[in-house]
Amino acid sequence: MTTIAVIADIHGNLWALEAVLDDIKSRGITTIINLGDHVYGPIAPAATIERVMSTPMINISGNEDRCLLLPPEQAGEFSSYHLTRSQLNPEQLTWLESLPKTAIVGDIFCCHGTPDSDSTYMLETVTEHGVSLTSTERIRTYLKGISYPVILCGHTHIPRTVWLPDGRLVMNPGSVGVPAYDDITPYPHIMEAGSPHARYAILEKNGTDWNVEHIALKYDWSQAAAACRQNGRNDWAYWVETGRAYDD
Ligand SMILES: [Mn+2]
Repeated sequence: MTTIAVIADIHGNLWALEAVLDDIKSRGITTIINLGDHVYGPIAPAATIERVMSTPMINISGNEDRCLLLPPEQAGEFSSYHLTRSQLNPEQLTWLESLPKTAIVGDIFCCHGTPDSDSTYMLETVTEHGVSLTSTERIRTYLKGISYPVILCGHTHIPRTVWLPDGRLVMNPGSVGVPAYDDITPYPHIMEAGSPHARYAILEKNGTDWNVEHIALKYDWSQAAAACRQNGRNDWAYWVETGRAYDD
């Protein structure tokens, strides 16, 4: 039996990451796959990247790792670019730059968004009417040529396991550190896990069967929210301590 912990979208939330790593350790799991967007945001980028770099994991990069490598004049759409980048040293930036965009671990294919794009949502589709589960046909198009039985993705912060009729499983573990957010492209939309818990998932291969366990962990989210407020980001603070995008 193979057991693997899958984490994604830590976004600098050191407190959530510590809770997740403790939980993984307490279960005796030693293989961790980390799907990117490690530190971007106003929480605790410097301490988080130290923790990520010193933890044995298979890491890939996300769109908001890549954005930290842009020159400032090209980073206008990323509101936490300056705050995050100013806390990283050259060695840490070089490490981010060295990360692959995809990885293959045994018979598992790993990407941040889709196999071809770290900034495309795979399992959620955004239209002018809102967010919904992506159609089977469209997921199959994203995964054309990827014949691995398990495909992992992150990026949308929504935990989901999706089964394709040919038997492939596509799984997003949700976000370790940021359970809700809003965005304006391709249409204004929000993503909401619905609770502030740190999310990750456990993948277990038993013979030829794969099981998925989605985990939601309590941790001290008030500390992460306080860090957001200290950095002037009440929006991030609300996301982190409620798992909702707006106060409704
Ligand atoms: Mn992302």
